[in-house]
Amino acid sequence: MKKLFFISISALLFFGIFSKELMAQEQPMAQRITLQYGSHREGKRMDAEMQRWREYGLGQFIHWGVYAIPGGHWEGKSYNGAAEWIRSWSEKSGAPAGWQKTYDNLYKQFNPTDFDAKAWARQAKDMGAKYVIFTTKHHDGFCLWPSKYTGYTIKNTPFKKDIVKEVVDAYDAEGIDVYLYFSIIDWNHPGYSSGIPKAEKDSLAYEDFKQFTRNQLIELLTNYPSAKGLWFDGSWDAAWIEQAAWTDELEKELRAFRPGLIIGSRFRADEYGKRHFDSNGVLMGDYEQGWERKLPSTIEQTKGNDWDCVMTIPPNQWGYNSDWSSSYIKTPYDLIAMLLQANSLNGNFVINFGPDGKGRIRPEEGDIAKQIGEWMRVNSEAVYGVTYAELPKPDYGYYTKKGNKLYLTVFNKPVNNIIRVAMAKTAEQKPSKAYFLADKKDLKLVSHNIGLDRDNNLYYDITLPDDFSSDMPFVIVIDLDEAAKKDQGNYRDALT
Ligand code: H76
Repeated sequence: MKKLFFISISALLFFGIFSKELMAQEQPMAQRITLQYGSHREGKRMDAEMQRWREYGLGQFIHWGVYAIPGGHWEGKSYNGAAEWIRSWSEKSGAPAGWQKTYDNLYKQFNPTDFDAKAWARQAKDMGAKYVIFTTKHHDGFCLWPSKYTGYTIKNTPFKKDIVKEVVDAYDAEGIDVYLYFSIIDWNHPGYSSGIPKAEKDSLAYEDFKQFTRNQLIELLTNYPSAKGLWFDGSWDAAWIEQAAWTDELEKELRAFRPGLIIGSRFRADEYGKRHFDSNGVLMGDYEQGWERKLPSTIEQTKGNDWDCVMTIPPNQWGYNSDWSSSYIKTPYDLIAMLLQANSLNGNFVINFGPDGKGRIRPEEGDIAKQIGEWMRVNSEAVYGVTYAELPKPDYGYYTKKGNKLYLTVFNKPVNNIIRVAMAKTAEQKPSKAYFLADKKDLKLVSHNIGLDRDNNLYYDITLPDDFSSDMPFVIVIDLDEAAKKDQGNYRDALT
């Protein structure tokens, strides 16, 4: 009996998970259910604003708020979580006595005298970032702009000045597009609730919270009209998910208020509680926002959608953590590899920075930004405005493509110095020329039919100079040419 029970439970679990997976697949039109609050669009957004988004390639995320003051530690104790979540540290798990009260009063000492938005923006520009996502309000509810709907804002700190404005102005001046991060979770608002409110007074309070959220969003779009989009977070609470009708209206209102506004898939749920993809498997919002600290490895996993990947430099710390000593810190090489993986599959890659309580970007992050920038100055052509190359991923690294140029960013240099590019015999365009992106020097390119009859490929051998070596990835540009289309290789197929 016990055993049977066990089997049926695991069968339930298995099929539960299985059907959930199935739901994520886009349903054929005929099998779709009618949704009132599902996706608003079929297929990609093709307007100029979205095209601009698609071409960014590389972005910067900044997590900043009062959590930067404790930086993951307080009174010699260490919070065992992401530093920006430190307010939720419980005494049960080692928080100092009265921790939440302490945290809720930290804003009174928030005085980032070293904050220099222009220096941040210059650093982002030097790194090669085309857009920035900035935390206007994280889960703690602290607003980095002087919101008129709450007192828990920058205005009531010793610093007083509107930080969001300084950031927007500085990044605008550098030509870096600004996106406003906004957390739906708000631990400071009395009406906020994670679970579905049950008592009438809680429901009423939640109505207040909804209005407050709407007001703040309109306020942000009003105060910072140059912001290109909103990057939502903390939208997974049962209470918020239940608000499908209302959040659907709100999304429409925000889009009408600011035509061209870009919003990802992490804002709202449909009437069945489906997030990111509605119950018919159709993407909700303008791009998939589900790749947080993870990357797809195949184009199928992206379902052909636009998407961004947001990535921390330590394993999982977004806000400032004063102690990185026991964490693996991603190297510029690691981050460039992830950048190219994202770009090769039509994604933008966004690297997070967590400035400290004084407003300084830590030297380790500064060095990483600098080194990525040095690499980008030579190689960014392989990153900006590129798309998936519609070729299998090569062992050497990643392909990206723009117009008639195929970029091969090499991470694995072959021991014989010959990079062998496979291309279908039937391909419309064939390689006609290969050269280093860094110095434009031509590389020997020879095509072969190597006699692998069944794979229907031609092979293009690109020879690297004998004396060439590099400790960073390098880019080979392969010009594709229609005229070379008839190329069948130097050696003819045997007649069969
Ligand atoms: C969970 C969670 C949040 N999402 C990331 C983008 C960080 O803001 C993290 O705190």
